[in-house]
Amino acid sequence: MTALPTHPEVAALATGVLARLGVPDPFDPGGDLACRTPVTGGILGRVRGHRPQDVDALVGRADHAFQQWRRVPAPARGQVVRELGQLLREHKRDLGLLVSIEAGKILAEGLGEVQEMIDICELAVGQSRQLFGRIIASERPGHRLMEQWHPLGVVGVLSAFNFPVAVWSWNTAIALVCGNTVVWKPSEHAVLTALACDRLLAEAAVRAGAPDDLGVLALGAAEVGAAVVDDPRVALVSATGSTETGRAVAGRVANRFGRCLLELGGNNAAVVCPSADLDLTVRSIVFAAAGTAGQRCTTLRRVIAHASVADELAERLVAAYRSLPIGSPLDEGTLVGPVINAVAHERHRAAVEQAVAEGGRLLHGGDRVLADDAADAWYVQPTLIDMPEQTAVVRRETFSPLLYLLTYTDLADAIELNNAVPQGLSSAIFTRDVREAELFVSATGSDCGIVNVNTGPSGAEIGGAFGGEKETGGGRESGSDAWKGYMRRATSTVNYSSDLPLAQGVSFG
Ligand code: UN1
Repeated sequence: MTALPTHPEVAALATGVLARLGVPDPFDPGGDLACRTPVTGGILGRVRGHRPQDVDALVGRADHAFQQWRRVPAPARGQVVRELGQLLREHKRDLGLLVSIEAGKILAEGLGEVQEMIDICELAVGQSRQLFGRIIASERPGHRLMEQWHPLGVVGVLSAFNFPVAVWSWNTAIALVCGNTVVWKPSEHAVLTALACDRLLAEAAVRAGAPDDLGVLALGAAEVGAAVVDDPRVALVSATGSTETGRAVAGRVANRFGRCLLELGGNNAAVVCPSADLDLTVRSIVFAAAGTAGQRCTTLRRVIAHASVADELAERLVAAYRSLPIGSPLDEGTLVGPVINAVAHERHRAAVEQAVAEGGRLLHGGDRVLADDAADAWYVQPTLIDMPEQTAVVRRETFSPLLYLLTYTDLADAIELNNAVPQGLSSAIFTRDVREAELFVSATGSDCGIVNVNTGPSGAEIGGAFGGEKETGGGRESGSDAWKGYMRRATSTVNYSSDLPLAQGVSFG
């Protein structure tokens, strides 16, 4: 492991970055939210959060803005998102650095996350001119049947620490062009990046001449999120996080007949077939499993390799894992940064222990990499465990760089293993056999929302709809027609004749 920067060094870097992002002095010594950096484990400062009873007024502001915003033509709404995209381009390096400091992801990935924001802004600007409805042939003479898509209202965005800014932008860019306003409750571990994004959006609105409060921040712990979830003016709650959080959110929102868009846990697998290009497969697996220190919802957690290639694949993975540079995410050479905190490390440790107790053979890793001077910084060795079967621990999502290796002999069994977990986010197959590839992506193949061929399960582009099935929650964000989730559909029958024919040929009086 390379030497970590000192905490004052990281703090000084953060101060400069925050100032350039328009948040020169966010700290308040009496604040209840500690802004910690997982790079050193030290506290950068404290920020005052909201109380649950503040949420009523916050939603009120967003709702007030909505009343004006929904009257603005969609292509004009797109101008705010265009300005936001432009500001993100100008501040890409600073915001990427802040993501690295606050979430601990390596700088290349911090910058990648901001690029993902720029990409979704571009998509959303185009979308602002394409909120197409349909005209449907009416069965009645002199009638037209049509659909229009209208704004929903206030969208509540609950986001996680691991993609602290990209997930907000997927939701916000699309929600805004659709005519909604947004109340954002970011992760408690990612308050600074949230403050920076909030500034950038406010600046974009000024530049575009749009109303205030298109985006409103609700900072705080879970109770603040719960108050957003329970507010009847919040028409859609888009929540990213654990399956447990999602279950609670879904129940509460359903109870008031609100709408939910859930993006929850994943337990993503890659099937490696006998004909797989192993060079490409190994590179792909290492990025997908060890990248982001295993803290993407799309992280690869299970490899299901054909028995004829399993040994060679395991050997090559061990060799690759041995050479992975672990260390400060701010150092250019680092590929694996810290996990978010002590709790994440403890879950990793406990999962390794359980896997071994369930018959697993530890091939690499498992330990914490200690940094002498940074007791609360949690760096773990990416871990490989050979499992005799898909036991309980393998079916569970552990949010850390922990990869289980399983073997198969029949592709049908591999597909069954892929599907035999509660989560259904992402999956991949590595093969040169077109029949195997087509079977995997077919209706009887992988049951996930993302099904890839010869590329890993993580790192999706924003052009596709992103999300998954089963305990992943069923929501879809980002591209394709995911925008429809942020609007309400009105179906209109327009009678332009002077007769009144009834549908289904009903005659009435
Ligand atoms: C997440 O981990 O919550 O596909 C999102 C990917 C990224 C997004 C991950 N584009 O890995």
